[in-house]
Amino acid sequence: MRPYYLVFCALAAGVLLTSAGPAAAQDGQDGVEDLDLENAPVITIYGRTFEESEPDGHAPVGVMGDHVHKEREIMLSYRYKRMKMDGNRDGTTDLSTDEVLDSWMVAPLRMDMEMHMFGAMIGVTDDFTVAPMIPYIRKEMDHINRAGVAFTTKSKGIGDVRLTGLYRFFKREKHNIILNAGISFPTGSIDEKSATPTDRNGVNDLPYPMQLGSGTYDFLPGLTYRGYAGDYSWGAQATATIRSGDNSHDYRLGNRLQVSAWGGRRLTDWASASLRVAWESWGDIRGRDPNLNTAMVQSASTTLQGGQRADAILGLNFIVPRGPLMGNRLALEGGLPVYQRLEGPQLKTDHFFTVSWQKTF
Ligand SMILES: [Cu+2]
Repeated sequence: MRPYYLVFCALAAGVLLTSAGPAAAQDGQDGVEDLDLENAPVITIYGRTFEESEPDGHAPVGVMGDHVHKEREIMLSYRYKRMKMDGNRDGTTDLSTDEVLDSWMVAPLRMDMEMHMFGAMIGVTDDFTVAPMIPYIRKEMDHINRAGVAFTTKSKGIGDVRLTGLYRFFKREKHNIILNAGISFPTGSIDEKSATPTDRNGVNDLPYPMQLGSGTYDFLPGLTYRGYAGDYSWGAQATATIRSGDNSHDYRLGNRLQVSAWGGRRLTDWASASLRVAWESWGDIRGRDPNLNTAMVQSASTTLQGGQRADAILGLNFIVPRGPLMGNRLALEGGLPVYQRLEGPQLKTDHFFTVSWQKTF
């Protein structure tokens, strides 16, 4: 059930074990001049400045908007995020499928969410960066009804496009603070439909969690702190999603608040590992999609959407430190919930991971 996570852990353990003596490993090897990556946050190679040349120059990959770029620098990124939900829960108590079917015609069993995120970061000044992001989302939810018929609903398409401004208003040798201010545009569909046993032609809208966007303009404020000292880096971020108005289906999703803190250690000049703890809280739905039959399934209810979750997340950042592929970044992060309280019944999160490529030009 968790093959990806096991692979990820094995990889993490491998890197940790093979890279004892992090600082010594980079001295004078490969005939390359000592770049003293540890003590020089800004490095000039062939007349070009690379503030970007360290694996822990970026936060763990699940943290968005953690750094700014130099004026006229452009970073392109691709992130693949996957999240699995499995089983139902009410409050902090797990529910069996039969318990769910006591109250509802249909019980969701599991959900798989996949996101491809294409992003750019454009340095407007040395302290102000703008970051557009386009997601492509695929969702699948497995169900069973009281008659014992199993079925799967699916949706896929572009999600809500985001534009975020990052302003670094505090910068010391070892400390940075960034103000994040973004807007999420209602480009994701809220009209997704799929055939079900009671709707064979797929005429009705799918329940809220299967839609691809919020349908509203959402504001994305945030504050991000990062610190460095030698082989160690750390940081904390708080971000929110604040919805405005009602969408064209007469509802508005709940607001979200996310808080995250992490610590990282550089293992070599091309790899760093991190451990992050994240806490998230999200609210119920205001209004109601008149298309949805709330007696059918929990996910169509507006009052069974909120919850809180805490996750433990392990991460690895890699960068190619020299050669023709210099500056290419690869990063991964995988996490498990350590606590979740859901206004249920609701599907509970089982695990998630993110893999990403990034390159600054
Ligand atoms: Cu960047």
